[in-house]
Amino acid sequence: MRIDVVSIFPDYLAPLDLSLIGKAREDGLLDLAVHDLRDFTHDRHRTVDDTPYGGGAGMEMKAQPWTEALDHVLATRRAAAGAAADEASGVERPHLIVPGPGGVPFSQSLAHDLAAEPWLAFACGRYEGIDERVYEHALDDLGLRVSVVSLGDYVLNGGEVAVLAMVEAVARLVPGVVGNAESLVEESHEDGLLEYPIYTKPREWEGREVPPVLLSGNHAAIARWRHEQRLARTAARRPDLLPVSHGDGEIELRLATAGDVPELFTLVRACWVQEAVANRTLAIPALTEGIDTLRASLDTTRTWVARRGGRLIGSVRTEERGSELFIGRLCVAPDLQGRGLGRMLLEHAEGTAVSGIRTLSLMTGAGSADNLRFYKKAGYRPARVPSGVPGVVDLVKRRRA
Ligand code: 6GU
Repeated sequence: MRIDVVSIFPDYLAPLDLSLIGKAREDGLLDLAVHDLRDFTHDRHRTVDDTPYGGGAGMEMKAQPWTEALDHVLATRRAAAGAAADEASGVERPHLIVPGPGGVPFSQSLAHDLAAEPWLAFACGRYEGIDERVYEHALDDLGLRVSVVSLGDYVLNGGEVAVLAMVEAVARLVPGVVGNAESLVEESHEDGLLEYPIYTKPREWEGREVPPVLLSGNHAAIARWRHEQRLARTAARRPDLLPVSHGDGEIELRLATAGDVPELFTLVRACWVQEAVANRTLAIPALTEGIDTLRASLDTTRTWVARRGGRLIGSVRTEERGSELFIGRLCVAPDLQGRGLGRMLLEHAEGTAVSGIRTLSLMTGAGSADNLRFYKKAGYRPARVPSGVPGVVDLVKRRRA
């Protein structure tokens, strides 16, 4: 992955030479360049700021140095890799990230998306921000995707600290940067719950004992304890992340009837727009089929709908094919994703498998990174004999007899 950072304080980014990120750079996994914005000024004072049109407090960053800096970043890349090589690999332009408190929230899920990109450029603003025409230049003249991204609801003096945080969060997801890929899975924010408490040697320290269950060797009991701890911790620190509860009567899950079809049709469309974007195609049955097809499918599949407070919030369907249970159309309302509802629906669908079923199978888009992670965590692996549908990954999970 290539990363360019433009800042008036290049020294601020020196920590990117250290630790895992520094190692990744040495290993050639990360090609990171820091540029000094003042190198693109032409006056004796190397001026990058000026007063705001329309009045107001503070100074703003001038368009000219930024425009030249961005042009330079694109030009050096072309020179370094060779334009032909770039075009061949489809890597012509970076995704431009502008850190700022007015941006979309940075999250683990955004970090995963960014980690999949070949080239990122970060523009560190200072003062009150950057002249709007820089964004227009990047978008219109350079053809860059531009995202303003915020670390959280507070104000820093500039984007540098945010870039350190974002580059670290993104780079560690680039394959090879973190040695043990397993350690990336069991983490806070990877599946919607905070991490459980951890202990290492010695067993007793200053009169405090490690919880006995961790010494029991009973892996099922340890997993149960850890899960309870995660729930308790999430409830205490981040109640906003808690799974929507299931089984306490709040969510109603039942087989769909014809009366559910209009809403289900709308939910499916809303959910599969994400898939269309992630896979860069509109040719997805869930997105293109008509409402009559969906209605007819209630006779050939078992389709469940989840409702909360009357609202349709998720669905899943199953179809038996010999010793295989095919699970499909798993979806959760876009505003409620990431809270364990999808897992609940998947487990419900799996739980309906009768004793003759040996294989649970499902498919998802090859570009659906979030889905692929979700299913992997749920124990699904690529099928040995894929169906061969283009752009689709077939996944299976064996059932114990
Ligand atoms: Cl990304 N930048 C700045 N300047 N302030 C912030 C931020 C970013 N995120 C939260 N506050």
